[in-house]
Amino acid sequence: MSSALNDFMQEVKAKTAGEAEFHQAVEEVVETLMPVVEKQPEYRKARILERMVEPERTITFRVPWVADNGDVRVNRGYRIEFNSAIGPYKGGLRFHPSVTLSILKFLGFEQIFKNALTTLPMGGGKGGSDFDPKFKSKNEIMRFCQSFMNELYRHIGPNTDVPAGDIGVGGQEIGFMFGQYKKLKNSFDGVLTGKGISWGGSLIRPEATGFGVVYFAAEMLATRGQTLEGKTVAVSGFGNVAWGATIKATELGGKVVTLSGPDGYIYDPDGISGDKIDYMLELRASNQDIVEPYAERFGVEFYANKRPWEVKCDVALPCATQNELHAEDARTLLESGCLCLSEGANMPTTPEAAKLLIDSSILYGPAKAANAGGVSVSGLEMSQNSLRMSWSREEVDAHLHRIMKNIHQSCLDAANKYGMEGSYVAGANIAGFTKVADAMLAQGIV
Ligand code: NDP
Ligand code: 2IT
Repeated sequence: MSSALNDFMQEVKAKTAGEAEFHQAVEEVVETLMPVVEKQPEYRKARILERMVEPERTITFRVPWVADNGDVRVNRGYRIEFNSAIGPYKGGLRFHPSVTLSILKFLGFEQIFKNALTTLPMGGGKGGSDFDPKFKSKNEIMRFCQSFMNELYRHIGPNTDVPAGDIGVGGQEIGFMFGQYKKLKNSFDGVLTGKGISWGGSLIRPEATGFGVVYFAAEMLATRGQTLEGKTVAVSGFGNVAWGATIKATELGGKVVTLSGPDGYIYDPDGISGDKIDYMLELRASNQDIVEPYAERFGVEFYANKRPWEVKCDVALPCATQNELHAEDARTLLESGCLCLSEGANMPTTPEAAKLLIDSSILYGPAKAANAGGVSVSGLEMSQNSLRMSWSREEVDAHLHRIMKNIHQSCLDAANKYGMEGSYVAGANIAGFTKVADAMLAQGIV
């Protein structure tokens, strides 16, 4: 670690003790930015990096709700409004028992750069709660969402902060939160994205993150004259992102052979296509968080408490959660000849695993570039809401495809400009950072 990076990280850690995931995300970004910042005295003078790692605003609040049996429960709600230099705060809400301030700060920090890469005018934010949707009834989820919005509505708005979904927050939860927002504000606003089609949503939004992850993989493969046709694809997770990635990888001629949950992974050598993809939605909607039923239903193997990276594949798409792909998984993938890894989840690889991938010749697409398709279509949903129009599937998909191609090209261009040819990690960080940093410089010390 360079001494400048070391000093910077010491300062960040001293101010944010115990926020391990946030430190991990900051270090990964700042490491690649040091050469850029060192060449630009105005960034240093304006303390751009120091300002970027401090959220503009952090909101935490009590979320009380009543369970079906009459018990009163209390969760903690958060919204981190990280950076609004290039647009309203934008980013998802995560409902999962593992949620902490550190996890949401890491996600909000990454979101700043991801959103800048999309070319759309969106700042960075993230929020959520330690609420666990697992085994909750629909009414319990509704009451929780309403209570969450009873506080959040004061802080959001179509030109201020536009939340969306993430782990544990899909169309159903967005619906309950939108209904409560509308009731409290008496205003039909484009304030959340991921809405239903008949009330302001965009076609392709549910599929968008997964589609984007695969479009990004296809662009990376094209730099080596390859396509997805005939490639074996390993996917982890079985939620929204894994589902979209499985659809698009299959459509482009790949064969997806794995899915995983917290219980283990399934291996389907014939490929997950057709009805099997539809079954993923049933699995997710069951709220039980297990993939084993897939193995029983389709007569394939289930590997308990294991991760899918031990299966030989050409393309790996981690789509479950942070730090799910460890150094030994990266080694296995490299040894078995995997050509390309495109990150669907946010920060799915541990720092040790990321280092192994960066030092190898694998095509490695980091999350803030590879999974930007979800927030891109959220941005397109905002555009449609402002226009009071809706676009066809083909139009939205064409915009998404173009955006993913642009992101891929800007990563390559930024990496080349700073002598880090072919590094998508450096390219994504630099391209996202310079856009936001220049906007901050132009807007003065605020
Ligand atoms: P979903 O809630 O639809 O699905 C996530 C599922 O993955 C949950 O069921 C969760 O189970 C499961 N899971 C958690 N940990 C593991 C694990 N170690 N192995 C396998 N499965 C696991 O969430 P999404 O699909 O929306 O999100 C997945 C990832 O993609 C997250 O990192 C998210 O931040 C990222 N992402 C999402 C976007 C979106 O638009 N939805 C956009 C960009 C990125 P359990 O609850 O039991 O842990
Ligand atoms: O991590 C992400 O980019 C998301 N969860 C989507 C955010 C959004 O505002 O659509």
